[in-house]
Order: sequence, then C-alpha cells, then structure tokens
Amino acid sequence: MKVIDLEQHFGTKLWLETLKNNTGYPRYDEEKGLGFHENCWVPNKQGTNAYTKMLDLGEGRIRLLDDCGIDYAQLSLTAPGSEVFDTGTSKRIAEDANNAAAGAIERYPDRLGAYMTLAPGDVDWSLKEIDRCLEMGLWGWHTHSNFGDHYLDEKQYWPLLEKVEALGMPIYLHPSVTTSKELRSFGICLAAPTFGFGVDTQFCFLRMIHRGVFDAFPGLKILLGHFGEGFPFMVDRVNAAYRQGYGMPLPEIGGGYEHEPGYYIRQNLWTTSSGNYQMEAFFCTRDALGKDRITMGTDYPYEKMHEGVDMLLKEAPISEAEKERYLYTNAKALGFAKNL
Ligand code: GRE
Ligand code: ZN
Repeated sequence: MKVIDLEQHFGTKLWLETLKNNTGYPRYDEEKGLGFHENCWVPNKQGTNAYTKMLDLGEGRIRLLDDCGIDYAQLSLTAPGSEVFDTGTSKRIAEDANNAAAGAIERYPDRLGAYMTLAPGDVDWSLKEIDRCLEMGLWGWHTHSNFGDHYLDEKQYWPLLEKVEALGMPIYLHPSVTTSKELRSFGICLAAPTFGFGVDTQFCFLRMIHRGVFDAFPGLKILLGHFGEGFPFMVDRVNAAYRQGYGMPLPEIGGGYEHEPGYYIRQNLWTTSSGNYQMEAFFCTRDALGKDRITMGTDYPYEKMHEGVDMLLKEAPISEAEKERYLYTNAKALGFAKNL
C-alpha cells in the first residue's frame, strides 16, 4: 500500500534568518527556540530539535521517509509562515520557500511534493505566484489560521479564494498561535498545539462560514489537521445559534450564510490525522464526515514521523481497503502526489 503524508514541514535559511534578525515577534533565538509572542516560545534544543530538522529537504528526510514506510511527503513552510511579516518580507519569504520546495521536487519527484506559500498582503502578486508555483509542480495553498491582525475570510482575500476554487486546489489551513492575549498569558502550553492552535483554526473556519465564503465559493476544499480541529465533534453544536434564530453575524461584520453552519463542515472540510493519536477522534471524524474526508499527516518534525503513519497503518482496527483510502486514495483524489 502506498503511503502519502500531507503534513510535513520545512523551513528555509531566509525564513530562519529573517526570524533571527527580527527584534519583535515572531523571532528565532538559538537558545530559546521560536518565539511567536512574548512568553510563547517553541523550544528547539529540548525535545524535538524541530527547527534544526526543518531545513533538511534532502537525503536525511528521504531516509526517514524510507524508515517510516512513507512513499510521498507533501511539504509546507512551517508556522508562522510568511503571512505575519510586512508585505515585502512576506513576498520574499514566500518566493524563497516556493523555490526551495521546487528544488526538492526536482530532486525527488516521486518522493516529495509541496504546498505553495503565498503573501496574502499582496493579492495581485500572490495570484501570479500561484501560476508560477503550478508550473514548478507545487499543489495546494498552505496558509495559517491567522495572519497576525487578519483572517482569511476577509474580503480582500476573496480573489485568491476564487482562483483556488477554480483550480480545484485545496487550502491547508494550518494553525498558528492564538490571537487571544488571555490564552497567550499562560505561555506556549495553552497558546499552541494543546489548545490555542485549535481555537484559532476553529475561529478562522467559522469566520469563513459566517462571512459567506463557502456560499460564494462552494467548491472550496479546506484541509484541517488534527482530525479536523474538533469540528467532527461539533457538526451539530455549531448550529445552536442558527437554530435559536440569532445565527447571523453583526451587520458591521457583513456576510451571512445560506445553510446551517454544520452543512459547511460536511461540505467543505477535509482532514489529516496530524498529531492527534486518539483513536476515538479518528472514529468520530470518520463517522461524522465520511470515509472520503480523512488523509494522513505526520506533522514532522514536531511529532515523530512514524507515529502518524503507525496509527492508521498499524493500530486502527479497520480493513486494509479502508486504510488505503486514508493513506493514499483520498490524498490522490485531492490532487496530491501526481507522480505517485
Ligand atoms: C505544528 O505545526 O504542529 C507546530 C507548529 C509550531 C509549534 C508546535 C507545533 O507549527 O506542533
Ligand atoms: Zn503542523
């Protein structure tokens, strides 16, 4: 059975240098790791050594793929990505990341693919960058649950959403550290993977529903990690305000939507298994969204690469045919791994 990993991260030297040279946040520090905000640091040296491994787009990574039984990995520039920087820097980081990804694809066309990184601060530039990326063999837009002060549902980004929909290209909406100061005040323990990531990604997706993004672009395919950031558990719950008759956003926010919010979860959401090894979460996702909405993601190098594969390949009590859907077929149906 061929195995595709839809969530593996990388960094580039320029991305890291930019973070090192930044005096504010986000900032990289050799000792402390990556600081998203004050008191919200992801350590490098302890634990995973994530930011050291991140730069390897060569032999070391391919060897790990071999060790873990992964045939093909789809790479993405890790959080905080390009979007939080000023527009000029954002474009430089995006272009550089896309070139680095294209180089990796050229070296290992049947092993590595990559999502495109864009600079939503300049929509016209990003529209052209999509075409350049497609020519270089990249597929999917990997972006983040917040852009600092902005979220993906805002009208200025709609030309990007329109183009992505027309291409049938998925958007990987990856979490970033929460915009909530209260959550951040506890430090990275609550601001990131444990809770703040999920909260922020839920907020972004709900904003898209409530602004009417999915009515304007019904074909949008949003990929969420961690078995859907809790949404499979909440398909009915997100309808509560709608049911009670106060489901629409305030007029100054604009938008509004046609179906009950849960409809869009079933319609526009795909998931990866990344970094969520709770078997009940897998079953909930499968039962709520269906067998065509789950793919595999390892979230390397934040998580151990083999754990993500093993959960679905070895531990899930399901048939081989069903495993193949999650490990291979569903990712192919989204247009990934064209060379596999
Ligand atoms: C992730 O991609 O899962 C991630 C980050 C940053 C910190 C921790 C983490 O992007 O798991
Ligand atoms: Zn991740």
